[in-house]
Amino acid sequence: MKRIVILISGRGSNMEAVQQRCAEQGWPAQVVAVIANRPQAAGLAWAAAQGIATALVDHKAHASREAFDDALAAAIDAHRPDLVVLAGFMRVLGARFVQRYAGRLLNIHPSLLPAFPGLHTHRRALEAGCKAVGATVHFVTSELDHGPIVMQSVVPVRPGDDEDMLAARVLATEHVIYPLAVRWFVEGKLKVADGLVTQTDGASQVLI
Ligand code: NHR
Ligand code: GAR
Repeated sequence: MKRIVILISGRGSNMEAVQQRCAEQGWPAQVVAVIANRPQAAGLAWAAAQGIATALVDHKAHASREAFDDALAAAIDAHRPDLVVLAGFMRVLGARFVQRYAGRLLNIHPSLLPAFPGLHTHRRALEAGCKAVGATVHFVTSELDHGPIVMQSVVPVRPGDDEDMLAARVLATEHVIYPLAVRWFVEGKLKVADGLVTQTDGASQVLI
């Protein structure tokens, strides 16, 4: 059984989607802990109600980014993970942290990378006049939102869309592609070579 630790900062709907698909579909994996960096993260209560171990590593309680990263790594390592999943996790992680989990750290980012790394992606896509947007599951590297791409989803931008409408349309697809990407990882079906990710069964890595 592969051991999954999920990191959240807020609502945790992607965490719920991963945990639910894992349980329903009988993956060779288990979500062993959910860890948040914000005390108000609503997803912590949901995880605890499922009987999943939870922890809080508050970034405000640490003097530097490195001290926070080290405390977070200690909390993660207590659960001996095979995979660490960032699900709406909102703190940039340092090179040493990323190196420690190299090849077993996934993120979902709400844009079609390499467009719009960083924050406020939907607003920026609207301002740029994009006609399609989406989400990207990628391996995390020390360069923010630039790691090898596992899967993407694409949705249309419709006339009259605002930031919230776009975010909701993209989020619905995140709940499909993130569980699928995590499933592939725990089943050993992802191969990374030269920064490119292939699915070894030849399954489609895009949801349109
Ligand atoms: N860390 C590394 N090294 N590489 C990545 O690709 C990462 C990462 C940490 C988080 C998620 C990410 C996203 O999908 C992620 C990817 C937070 C920020 C940010 O600027 C940017 C990107 C992402 C998450 N955070 C502010 C900071 O100062 C704080 C913002 C807040 O607390 O609301 O860390 O987009
Ligand atoms: C998701 O849309 C996720 O892609 C995005 O935040 C939302 C979290 O929702 N992530 C980022 O913006 C990372 N910077 P959730 O907490 O309900 O999963």
